[in-house]
Amino acid sequence: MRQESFTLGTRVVALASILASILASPGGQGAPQGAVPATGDVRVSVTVLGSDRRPLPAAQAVVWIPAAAVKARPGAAAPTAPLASAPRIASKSKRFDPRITAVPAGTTVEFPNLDRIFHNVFSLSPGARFDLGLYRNGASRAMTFDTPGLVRVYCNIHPQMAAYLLVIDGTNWAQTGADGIAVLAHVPAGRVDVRAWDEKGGDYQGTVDVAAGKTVTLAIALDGSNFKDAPHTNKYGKKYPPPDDDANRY
Ligand SMILES: [Cu+2]
Repeated sequence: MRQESFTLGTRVVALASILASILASPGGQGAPQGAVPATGDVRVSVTVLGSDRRPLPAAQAVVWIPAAAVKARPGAAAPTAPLASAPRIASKSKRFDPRITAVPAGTTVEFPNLDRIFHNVFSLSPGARFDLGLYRNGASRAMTFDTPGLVRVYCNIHPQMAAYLLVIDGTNWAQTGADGIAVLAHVPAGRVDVRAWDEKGGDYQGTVDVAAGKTVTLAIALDGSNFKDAPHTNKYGKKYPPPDDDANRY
């Protein structure tokens, strides 16, 4: 875990060079000229069962191909969304925006404060314990996330502020839209592992048979019927103090 204030991503360069090396070797070693690339697309549809037991499209769910699943396969590791700039999770209107972000391990994320009040950014998640301190409007702090896993990001002042950062072991990922659909592009052909995560539905692990040059579909049904948005602790692991006149002094 490295804390880097006011720096922008070296990650961008890293991803660009990965992309360049993929572009330089289409189809992998020994592929005949004009051959269909040995990759296909996966159209993933994620639904989550609500507390009323009815399935709804899971918006902002994250789907990805674990790096180990496609290691050493031709065309592997093509990033579906090369990062043009460091991802940002802003403090805005006493909320984190966006609420859910996914990044490959090693990515630097910016945490700008766009509000006219002070905010804090911290996490007690294993593998990503950090505290960026209290900072004012217009200021930003950055953090590099090296350990794959779910990072729960909070503000020590405002208990309603919560963001989820999914640090992925892999470079091929996508996030679903409001319709619960996401497309993983350039996935190596054959049977590959797929993982997914949704705030209410939790973790998913499965496989998909990818056909070269084609789009296959994968339906993921998650059960979020027992989901409860439980209160979290402050950065000291204690309950937030009850709201009072002082709560909005920042
Ligand atoms: Cu705050």
